Amino acid sequence: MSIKQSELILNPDGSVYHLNLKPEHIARDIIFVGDQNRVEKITQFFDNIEFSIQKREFKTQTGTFKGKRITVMSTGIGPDNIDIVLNELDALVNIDLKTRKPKPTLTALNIIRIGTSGSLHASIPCDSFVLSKFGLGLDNMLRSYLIDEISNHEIENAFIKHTNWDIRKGKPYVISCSPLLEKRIESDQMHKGITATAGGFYGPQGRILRLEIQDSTLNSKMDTFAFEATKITNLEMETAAIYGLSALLGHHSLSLNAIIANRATGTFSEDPLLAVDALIAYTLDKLSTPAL
Ligand code: R1P
Repeated sequence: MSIKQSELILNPDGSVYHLNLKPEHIARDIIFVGDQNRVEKITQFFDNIEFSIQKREFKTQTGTFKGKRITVMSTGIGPDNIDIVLNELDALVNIDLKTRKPKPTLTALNIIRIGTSGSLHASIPCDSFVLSKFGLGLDNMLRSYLIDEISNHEIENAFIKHTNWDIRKGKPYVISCSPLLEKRIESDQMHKGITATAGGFYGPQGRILRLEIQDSTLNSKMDTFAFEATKITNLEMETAAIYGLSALLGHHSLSLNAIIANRATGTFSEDPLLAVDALIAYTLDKLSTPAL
């Protein structure tokens, strides 16, 4: 059965609906950033750029870095955008866009997020880096899929109990990073732990401006949570969704974040752009050594 036009929407030129990309436009190794202006901060170091396009917040550039073909793409903000980006990227490699049928042999992409995030611990200061061993989804997007076999029920249940989580907000889910990519990118420069992914920036991350929130103590409870010594290091808006859809679709993913805010001490980086630049340099350096 071929996938209907209303389900897999293609533009008149044959590219996928939101990303505006055709299969030949993307590399197997892909870097995600949230901010479209961060794409060129990475590709400025490339040997060449062979392709560049932008539709809405989704800006994509593909080129080579030290001989390695890499695509850099902005996802915009939030798990809802990740649903679009992962499904359309997967369609580019694993669905024959002419017959609209899944390919018999599947291709696995390597996806690395270079993001910004807020730390939950005074000991993980502004301008440091976090590698997410797990994504803890507080956002519900992934619950539209069948995730029981890929999610970590032990950590989920421990978190629900520890925080006295109100299940009316949906059930948190926990997904692991790709051990393959972790091994490749890790170093003792990285803090490691669980990254909580929220479906919003203010209330969903415990920020109170003028509205009361359902649980104003959630961040401090997250701060004291640990599962077998693994703590919740930071809070942002994409990692768990990337890990979940990658695991379901058969791709490898890893999320790295530059810490630009410390929610425990109430401080903000004096130069967040510099912190992101340092994480970009770190990641490109790791990627330029063979084996990915
Ligand atoms: C919020 O300001 C945005 O910044 C963080 C959050 O995850 C969210 O997307 O990441 P990026 O800087 O990668 O977008």
